[in-house]
Amino acid sequence: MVSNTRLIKLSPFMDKKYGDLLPLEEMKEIPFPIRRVYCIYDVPSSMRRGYHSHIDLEQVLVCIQGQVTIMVKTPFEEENVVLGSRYTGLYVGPMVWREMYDFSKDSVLLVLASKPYDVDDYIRDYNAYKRLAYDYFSDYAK
Ligand code: T46
Repeated sequence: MVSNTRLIKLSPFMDKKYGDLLPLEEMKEIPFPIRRVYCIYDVPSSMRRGYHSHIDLEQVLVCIQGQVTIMVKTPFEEENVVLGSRYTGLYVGPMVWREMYDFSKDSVLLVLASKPYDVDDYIRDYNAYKRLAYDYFSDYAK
């Protein structure tokens, strides 16, 4: 996996009679205190979102309905992760560039975040990102 990303196996309670339940608890399934939750939905399938990195934010992305592909990359690695099961979360740590695309109709992407919304935590300029991330991940590899 790309540095600062990993897949998290989620374990729903499955019940054929009553239906299923997926718990997401901080410091258990979610490896940080949860400070914010948001959902992305009703995205046209041709739309690509994201195009940014975060300086200091941790997030777990769970596609709780439908399917979406998440491109995660650093200056050194790139991967396209298909989230098509609510039994897998994608952890994305600091300084990872992300783009989300191929949203299926009716897809719902649930995101659990380690911090409140902060516009200053975003890096949206790719050249600026590359410069900062090159240093960050060069140190990271040592
Ligand atoms: C990320 C990916 C996976 C808020 O007001 N509060 C919030 O908590 C968030 C996340 C967004 N917003 C506002 C800011 C924008 O006016 O919602 C609007 C759309 O946000 P944005 O264009 O940043 O959405 P995406 O899909 O490009 O990115 C979002 C998150 O912002 C980002 O942190 O990692 O989802």
